[in-house]
Amino acid sequence: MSGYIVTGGAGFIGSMLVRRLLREGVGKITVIDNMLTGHEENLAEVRDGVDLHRVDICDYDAIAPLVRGAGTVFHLAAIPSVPRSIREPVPSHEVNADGTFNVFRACSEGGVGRVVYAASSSAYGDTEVLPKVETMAPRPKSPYAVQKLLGEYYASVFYSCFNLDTVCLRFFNVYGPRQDPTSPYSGVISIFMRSVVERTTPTIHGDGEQSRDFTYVEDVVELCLKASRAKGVAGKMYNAGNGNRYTLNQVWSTLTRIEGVDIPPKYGPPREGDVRDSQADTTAAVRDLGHAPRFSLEEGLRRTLAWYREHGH
Ligand code: UD2
Repeated sequence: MSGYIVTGGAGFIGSMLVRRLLREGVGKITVIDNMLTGHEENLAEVRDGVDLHRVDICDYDAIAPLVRGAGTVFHLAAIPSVPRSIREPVPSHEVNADGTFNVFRACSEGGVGRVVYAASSSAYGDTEVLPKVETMAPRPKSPYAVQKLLGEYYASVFYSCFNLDTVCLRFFNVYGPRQDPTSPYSGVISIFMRSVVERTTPTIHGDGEQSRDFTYVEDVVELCLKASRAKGVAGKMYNAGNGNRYTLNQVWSTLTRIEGVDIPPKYGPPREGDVRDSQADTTAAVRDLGHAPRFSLEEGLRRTLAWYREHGH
């Protein structure tokens, strides 16, 4: 067993985190992934550095021996997607809520040093004020948002009641290489990437003026690492965003400009459970964790597009 464990380590963010950890020379990384949305291919060239366990976080007896005694557990395994949680609330609850409880319980009983939990910006829901600050009252609008928020509450209570060292990072619309565009529940930038590469028309839900703090995956991974090592942050929650916000219309027009094509999008009805605007206040993460996002949207889109072109999605 290694000192570092990544649940969801074969997913798009998890596999980037595994690569980052391996570059630190910390030894083999233990990955726990049931391969529902993860792919072994995501770990292709780093496979030798990974101890991969095809295990579901819903199976407490399977994960408990794997996490026992670990230094750091990054808990990224989840069934993401707001619309998926509305259409299929049961599996999404089982994994995101019950599975997350299992991970915290296993870490607590197994004496893990620290757990970094991938929380979600969806917990804020619609707020009157932007950017969104950690001190704002949560207003979840979907089962997914409730489940992710519950994970935060458990992280905080596992710290206060059981002395498990936890840190929560609210991820803000992470995008980048290896994000799977093939599901109807895929993140919008991966869908846009596929459309621009294949020259097809994307569908924008609503008027396209909803905005997101799109955050490049490498910036999030860097912050995960910082959160795993920061002092005096046990039991706390931080925004893990870039600090900017862009509308979907702006993202599509930037992407088509970079690619040099002119493809007007289609517009469909707004999506149920959708938040209108999202933008992170990064003050606390900068101050306490040393958060320093490096990638502008344009730079992140260029890098991501280069990957999709090469990998032919
Ligand atoms: C939420 C969280 C995000 C993360 C993610 C995981 C918010 C603000 N963000 O992302 O932090 O936890 O869930 O799944 O809650 N859209 C289209 N066309 C498409 C696909 C999507 O217009 O083909 C729209 C969609 O209606 C939404 C925006 O794009 O307004 C972003 O959707 P998404 O599914 O990429 O991510 P989102 O914001 O639900």
